[in-house]
Parts: sequence; structure tokens; C-alpha cells
Amino acid sequence: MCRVCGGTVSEFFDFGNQPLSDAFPRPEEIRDEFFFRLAVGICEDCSMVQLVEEVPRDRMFHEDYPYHSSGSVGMRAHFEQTARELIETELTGPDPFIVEIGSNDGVMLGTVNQAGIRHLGVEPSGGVAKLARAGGVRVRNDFFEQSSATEIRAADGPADVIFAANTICHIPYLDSIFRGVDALLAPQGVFVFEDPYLGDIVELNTFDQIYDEHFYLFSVSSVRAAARRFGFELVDVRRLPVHGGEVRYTIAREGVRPVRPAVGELARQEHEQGLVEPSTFERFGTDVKRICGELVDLLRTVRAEGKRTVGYGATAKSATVTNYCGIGPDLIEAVYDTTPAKHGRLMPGSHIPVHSATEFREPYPDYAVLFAWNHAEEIMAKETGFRESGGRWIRYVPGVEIF
Ligand code: DWN
Ligand code: SAH
Ligand code: ZN
Repeated sequence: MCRVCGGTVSEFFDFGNQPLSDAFPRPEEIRDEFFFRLAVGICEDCSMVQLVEEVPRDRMFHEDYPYHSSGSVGMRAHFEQTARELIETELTGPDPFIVEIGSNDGVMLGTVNQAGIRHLGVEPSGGVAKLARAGGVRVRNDFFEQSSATEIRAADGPADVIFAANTICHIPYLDSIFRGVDALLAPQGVFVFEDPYLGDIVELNTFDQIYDEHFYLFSVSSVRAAARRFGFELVDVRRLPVHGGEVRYTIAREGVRPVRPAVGELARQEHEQGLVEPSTFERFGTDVKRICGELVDLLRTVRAEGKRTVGYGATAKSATVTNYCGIGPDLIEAVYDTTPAKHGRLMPGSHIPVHSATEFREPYPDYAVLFAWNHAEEIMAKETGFRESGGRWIRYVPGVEIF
């Protein structure tokens, strides 16, 4: 049943049993790994693309949540720019107030704080919340939902902006989110959020954007329908180049802001692309199977030649690739990553060891699968030595390629 409208969800792809994408077990912990059925479908009524099974939120977002948003120079720049734009366009009144849902380590609110603007991050994962606080950001260590939003409204007053990046798509209870936004948002305020875009996912075959935390894959048509359902209106959209293609949605209370032409334009484009047609998802499913087959064939071929292959970036996304394609330590000997909390741990489900990125060069392998393909430019720029040593990168989206 659709988590937004109660309609029928028609399943279009089943990735089978999958582990939690951000739970990196120690070797002695692999017996206790949690698995669930990762399958995705589309609502026949409101066109919302969503997971068929839901993972309890406390299993994913807790004290030891390992993802640190500030780990990428590119994303730090993106969020600094985002904060500046919000400050210049929306936070212009006498004592403006901004709330961020899923503020993580303070990557966006840090800039807001430095500008001396009243703010609050709402972040359930304790470890990253502490990092944000250490940087001077005010954080409520909690899940955003109707009840916490109502308490924030009572304590701090109405918010001019409620912002979220890569977080709303993580929250199955969208009804409670919208009721919370209704309780907290100022009458003329905006709810702005950005998440991976369904249009880019099906276009570029970025099937690894589908994992436990990404409960929804949003499109303009599904977000517009959801906003309407809860008394809001989608008033603007903007495509973003980050994380392989996202859309930033701006939502206001119904009738208070003009609807920008971009909304209708992107909705029309989705219609022309056949974005919510069953044939689109059939083609996507066929491509996913083909890509996995080609990737495994390539990894087997280079292993048969006696070459060493590793992974680069222990991303949440890579859990779907390794587990769906059946790639283990036999094909990828280790994954290198800059996040200290992932070092000395194993990749979820596949149990490939994770090592510090500083060990990537000791000595360089022959091939490296770029799991953090969304940070390709940044990584290529700092790992030039790998190419110079004769190493080759492998990518698997939009197709399998040595480059
Ligand atoms: O939606 C989400 C996004 C924003 O972040 C969350 N559900 C979880 C997480 O997803 P992810 O792990 O797929 O995100 P990234 O940003 O693709 O992760 C990059 C990984 O690669 C991190 O573990 C850090 C690492 N890395 C690295 O080793 N060297 C990253 C960069 C930029 C580098 O140079
Ligand atoms: N905004 C950051 C973090 C994205 S990771 C960025 O774009 O990089 C998703 C974050 O959402 C995690 O830090 C997680 O703890 C948080 N989160 C998950 N469910 C939440 C909820 N219901 N309310 C607030 N934050 C939530
Ligand atoms: Zn629906």
C-alpha cells in the first residue's frame, strides 16, 4: 500500500535480501547482520516511487551513523552556496529562523551560524549531531516528525525556511513530515528540499541510488501530488548536478506564492520521457540486470589475468551493487575510503574489508571500481598517481566501462 495516498503499489524491481547500507560490521559482528527485502514499486494512483518494505528508522539512524556530509570538498561548496542563497533570498526579515531536517555534521548550517542567523538542526544520529555542535551549530538530537515540529514551534516560533537535503526521501512517514511542516512553517515560509531525482536515476541507470535509506525516489509529478494532499503547493523546482542528479523542490502553503514556470516545464518533460510508464521501469530493470552481468564478467576476467582489483568509496550505494551482483572479497579485495568510522570494518553483506584511503597507494592496484562515482571529479583530481602508475578506473553507471 502506498505510504503517501494508500493506493496500490505496483512492484517493478526486486533486489532480493539486502543488508543495511550504512552498517559496516566488525568481523565478529557479521552473524548479527540485519537483512530485509529491497524491492521498489510505483503507486498506481499518485505515481510515488517507493520501497515495498520499510526498515525501522532506529536501525539506520543512531549514535554510530557513519556518513559525514563534510567528507567531500564538492558537497561542502554546494551547501555553502545553498546557505548563501537562502540567506539572500528567504532569510531577509528582522529575526529570521531556519530549521534543517537531517543537518548531519552541520555542513549547511555552519554557514548560517557564521552569518549569525537563528537556526536549528534536527538530527537523530547522535555522533554527527555532536560534530555539528562542536562547530557551533544548534542541534536537537531527534527525528523530525509532527510531534517534534510542534515542540520546536512552541519553543522557537515559526520558521521562515525549513530545509532538507538528502533526508526527506529517507522518511517513509511523509504525512507526519507535512503535518510537522504545517505546524512549524511561518505563513509565508518555504519548505525546500533536494533529493536524488527519479528522472536521472532511470535515465542514467543509477540503480545503486536504491537502498534502505532511500525510501522514496521523487519526481515532480509525485511531489506535486503529495504537497497538494497536505494543503501545500509545489511552487518551484531546480535540477542540481550533485549526487548524480537531484531536484530541489520549493513548497509553500497553497496560494501564497506564484508557481514558477519550471514546475510545469519539468512535469511536461517527465510526461514526454514516459517517466511513470510501466515500460520505462521494465527497460530500467533489464538494464540493471545487464549492467550487473557485465560488471561481474569484467571483474572475473581481470582476476583470471592475475590482476588486483579494489573498490574506491565505501558508499551506502555500493551495498546494493555488491550484494545484488554477488561481488565479494574474491572479486574486490578491499574498498578504500576516507571515513575513519568505516576503517577496519567490513562492507555490509559482501564483507569486503574497508581500509583508509591513504593505504590505496601501498601499492596501487591494477583496477579500482569507483563506487563513489558521484564524486568522480574530486577523486580523479587527488588520485592522479593511480593513473600514472598504470592503474585503471572501472565504472558501472550509466554502463560498465574501463576509463
Ligand atoms: O543520501 C545519502 C547520501 C547523501 O550520503 C545517505 N543516505 C548516505 C550517503 O550515501 P553514500 O554513502 O552513497 O554517499 P557518498 O557521498 O557517495 O559517499 C561517499 C563515500 O566515499 C564516503 O564514505 C566518503 C568516501 N570518499 C572518499 O573516500 N574519498 C568521498 C570522497 C569525496 C573522497 O574523495
Ligand atoms: N543533509 C546531509 C545529510 C544526509 S544523510 C547531506 O545532504 O549530506 C541523511 C541524514 O538524515 C542523516 O544524518 C540522518 O540521521 C538524518 N535523518 C534520517 N531521518 C530523519 C528524520 N526523521 N528527521 C531528521 N533527520 C533524519
Ligand atoms: Zn500513492
